[in-house]
Amino acid sequence: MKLQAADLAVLGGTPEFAEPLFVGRPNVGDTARLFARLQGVLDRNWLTNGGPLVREFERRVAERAGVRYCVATCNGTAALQLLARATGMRGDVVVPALTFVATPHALQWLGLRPVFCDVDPRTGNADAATVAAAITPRTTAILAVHLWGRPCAAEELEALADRHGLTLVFDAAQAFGASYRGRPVGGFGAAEVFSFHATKVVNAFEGGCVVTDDADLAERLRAMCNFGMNGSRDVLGPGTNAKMSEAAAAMGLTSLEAYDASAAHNLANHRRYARELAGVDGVRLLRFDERQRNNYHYEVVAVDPGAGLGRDTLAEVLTAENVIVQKYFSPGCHRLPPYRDRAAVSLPHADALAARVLALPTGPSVSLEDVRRICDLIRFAVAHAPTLANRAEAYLAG
Ligand code: T4K
Repeated sequence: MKLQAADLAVLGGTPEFAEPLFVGRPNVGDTARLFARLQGVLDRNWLTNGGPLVREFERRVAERAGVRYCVATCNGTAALQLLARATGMRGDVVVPALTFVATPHALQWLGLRPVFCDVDPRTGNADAATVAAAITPRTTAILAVHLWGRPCAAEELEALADRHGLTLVFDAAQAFGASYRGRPVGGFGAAEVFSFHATKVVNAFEGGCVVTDDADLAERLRAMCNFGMNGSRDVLGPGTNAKMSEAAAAMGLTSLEAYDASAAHNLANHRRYARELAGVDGVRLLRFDERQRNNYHYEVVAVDPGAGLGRDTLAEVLTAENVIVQKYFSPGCHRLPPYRDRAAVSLPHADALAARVLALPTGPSVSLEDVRRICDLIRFAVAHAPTLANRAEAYLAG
């Protein structure tokens, strides 16, 4: 227990946690089932190219997302790129500035031009107003994002895209299992993309997919991700290799079976974070809409000026205590190479949030007691903000 500022690990004290706590610890599920599935892969001697586990994974993901088609891929970035090509995106595509850099990179890599829009300061998500402000005659599409797993205003964006005749797709990399106004994430726009990276609520080691209700789009995507070939091995057009392997699907299925338990655990942690941080000045927990389904996988706080210490100082304090936080996503993508030339555009809310947000550990490997101790540390750091600020100034002065 910390009694005085000098007890903080950043000031030379003993770290609160002997072992590090992480954001995004893999949710593996039942390892016995995973090994049995992997043994089956080896017994069948069928390792990739549309094997039975990939097909089963696709069926189960489509079911969860409430859509007819799922095309599994080797990762979420490849899924975004396939989708951009398969929907015929050209020229400028509007993208929120506050997202993981994979979102704009997926477009830029294809020679498209991401045009960044601002976000709602309360949610971090772009909405119809901020997207509309970025639309020009050169815009052909919108790639919206459900940031930190909280669904963006998908129906309003659908109406906006319709009005302007634009393609609308969603980067739902972080939003597997969520719903918006009672509709599962997965069924909005022309299609949505999930990531099944190791750090996601459902993981396939590395993996991703596109989900859609559009049969033609699904067929094009399936061919594109297999060298442009259809099921009869006819080459229909240009393609790449973005297939998911059977080993990845074995993990994906096992992790998917653990999803409900993971989400329930995360919800309990979220409520504990909310309770513990309620009275902490300047540390604002971003809430989920609990009337909807959520995975509660990204626990995000904004460190506002009232805290008396900056986000970076708090991150330093927590990391020294073995609470390995992440500055998701800082700075905004418009300030990263190769997009800096676009930073002249004023995106005040994205800039303000990017400077303040911090993702805290959660997931089944983080207990309610861990959450309480993390919040005690945050409360303690805020209470000792002047000492920590002086230390930061001394450090900066050399
Ligand atoms: N769009 C959005 C909105 C996304 O968030 C992402 C991915 C994508 C698109 C692209 O999808 P993918 O192509 O990745 O499928 C991580 C992930 O690599 C990335 O998948 C994810 N978003 C992003 C938000 O986070 P890093 O570089 O910040 O993660 P990393 O490797 O430092 O790990 C984060 C934490 O997880 C660490 O504290 C350690 C822990 N960890 C990590 C790994 C890999 C583990 O405990 N075990 C592990 O195996 O990017």
